[in-house]
Amino acid sequence: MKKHSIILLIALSCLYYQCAPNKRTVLLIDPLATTETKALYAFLKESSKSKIMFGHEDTDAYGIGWWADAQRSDVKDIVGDYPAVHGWDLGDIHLDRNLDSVSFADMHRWISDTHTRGGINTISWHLDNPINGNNSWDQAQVVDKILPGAAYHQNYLNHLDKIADFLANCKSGNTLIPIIFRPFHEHNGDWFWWGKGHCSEEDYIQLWRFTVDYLKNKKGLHHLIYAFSPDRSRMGSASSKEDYLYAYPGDDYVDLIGFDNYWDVGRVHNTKSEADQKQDFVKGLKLITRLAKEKNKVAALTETGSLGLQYDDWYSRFILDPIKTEKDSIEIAYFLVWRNFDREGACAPYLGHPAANDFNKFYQDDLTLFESDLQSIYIAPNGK
Ligand code: BMA
Repeated sequence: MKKHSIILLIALSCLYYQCAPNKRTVLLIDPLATTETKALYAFLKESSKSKIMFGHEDTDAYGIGWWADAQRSDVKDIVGDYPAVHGWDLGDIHLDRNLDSVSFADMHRWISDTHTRGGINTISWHLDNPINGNNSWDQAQVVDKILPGAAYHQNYLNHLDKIADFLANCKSGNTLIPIIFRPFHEHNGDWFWWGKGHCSEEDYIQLWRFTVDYLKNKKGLHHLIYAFSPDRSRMGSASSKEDYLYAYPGDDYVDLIGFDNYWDVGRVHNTKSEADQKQDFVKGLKLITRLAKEKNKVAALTETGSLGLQYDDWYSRFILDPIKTEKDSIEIAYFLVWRNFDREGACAPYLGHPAANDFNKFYQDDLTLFESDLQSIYIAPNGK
């Protein structure tokens, strides 16, 4: 294990559970959530007060110069440890491999291995247009046509049933593995068919609510933590609560207050000065952590990264240093960087990358948690 601070966390967690009646209880939107899922949620809530977990998309599946090697991750190649949070995507669930060619059978195995080692899994869903089969970036107006009662509702159900099957088979022995599920992300942008401009706010909310109710009530899946994640670049200001809450499905339908932010972390298209970007970055984080507190939920930076990792000190310069400037901005449970599909797009360092040195410092930092720091997070401290 990297740090001893985890022992303190477990102790704090126990205290939190014992004091729960005096505090606001940690509640998921699913009253039937499994014990492990409740324990994970309680852990996310508690650890986000003082620690930030590092996450990486497709980290076990491939990296720069390798594909599906056993027990490998570019992150592990650099620091000898896996990310705490492993991201996956279920786009093309009707095929054997997802939209990025990752085999679903392998994905199940990696999800299970991650859980066995004590790590956390999160799943997004780049769903094809269920009517014409084009990919997620299709610009057609679809949402109102796939809602209950609409002409193509069954097309949507065909996809959702496959998702439900996949999720129901995320198992370790007989135990369902808790999953942070993040459907219909970046919906305030106009690039996906479920995005702004291609459906109304009400239709998006209906699609979200229907999806949650279906998985929970009809499919009986009780191991999901539902994450909402608009995109920062389409919020007028980083601190606008109103912009953030565009098409928010409601407190009874969301567990995790997230957002994707590639915008305030050195993106070339952002013409603001570095100092102003950093200020915006902190403002955005404060917005989601405060909202999460207000709503008694958990906050996370569900996607970020610098494509191609252009700055050798990106992790300290654009993430750690700004985050540490204010107490409120620290209180996200995790941040997840996007996938290492090629050198131009890789968001995590890999062998030979000049950012490896800085990433090692980031790994050693007291604020960060990697997989080996997570112990017994799926066991409720009071044994219930
Ligand atoms: C996007 C891009 C796409 C990819 C999709 C799902 O952000 O990286 O190339 O297919 O995510 O991983």
